[in-house]
Amino acid sequence: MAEPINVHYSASGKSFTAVAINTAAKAGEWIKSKLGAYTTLGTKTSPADLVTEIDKGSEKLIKNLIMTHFPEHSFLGEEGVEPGPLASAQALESVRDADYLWIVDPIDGTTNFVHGFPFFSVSIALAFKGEVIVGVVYDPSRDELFVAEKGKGAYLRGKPIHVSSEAALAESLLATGFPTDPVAALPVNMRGLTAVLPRVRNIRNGGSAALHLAYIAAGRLSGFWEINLNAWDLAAGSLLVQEAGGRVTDTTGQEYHLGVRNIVATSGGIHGELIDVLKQAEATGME
Ligand code: 2AM
Ligand code: CA
Repeated sequence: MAEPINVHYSASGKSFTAVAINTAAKAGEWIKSKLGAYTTLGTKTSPADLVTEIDKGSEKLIKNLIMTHFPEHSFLGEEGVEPGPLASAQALESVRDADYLWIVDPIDGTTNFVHGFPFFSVSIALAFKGEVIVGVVYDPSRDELFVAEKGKGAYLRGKPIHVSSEAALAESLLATGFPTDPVAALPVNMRGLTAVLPRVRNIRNGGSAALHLAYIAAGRLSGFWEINLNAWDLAAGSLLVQEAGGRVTDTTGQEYHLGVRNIVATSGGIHGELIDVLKQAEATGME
């Protein structure tokens, strides 16, 4: 894929990707050291939508590190935004056209983190004029750090990673999530689940959208879809999937951009078939 014009991957000799990697690793080690040790459990939009002081501390650590290196860059983090889809969309709009925008989920998979289920991640992306150019997802439980740079491939432990080669849903292992909004989003995803499950090998709900996307990039999952996610859940992982040879769109087939909330990401060969099933089930979104 061609690099966008005038993109720089460093400033004053400091590599954006190196900062993203170091920051994700530091934040990941810190949250892992706090597993089971949170003291304040709050809820956001619903009783299932959780936040702890560790989410907030991780975001503070990440923001401080990034802003120390690149004070002129913009920053969008989950914990700096009021809960709910409207506030999220507005927060994204306010910074979307920034030259350099860091998009951060300090813990993706907070419910897992709270319960000690070791499937959560730190997600850090950098966008240039609205296009993601660096994506890092770090899983501290397995010490796996997934890295992608636009036009330069996706990597795990320094080795290139590639999506899997399934050509049909019938041979595929997919992932989805169960949205925390039980009224609007959950019924839509349940219609999708009912329609997709009989067509595939099986479906997993690991509980971290960013890690699901990293697993597609690594060839461990064939695809993932979910309704009503936020930019910080998806930005880094979407670049990982694309750079590993996969495809990322919304649930209607429009190419991925930062405003996409209803996501379909796959290894490629099953993309159209998955979208067709979701469309037939009227499971593409909340409208
Ligand atoms: P989180 O842990 O950062 O909140 C699981 O299906 C996915 O949904 C996770 O990536 C989780 O991210 C995300 N998620 C949880 N609550 C959400 C909400 N209220 N709106 C959108 N995404 C949410
Ligand atoms: Ca989060």
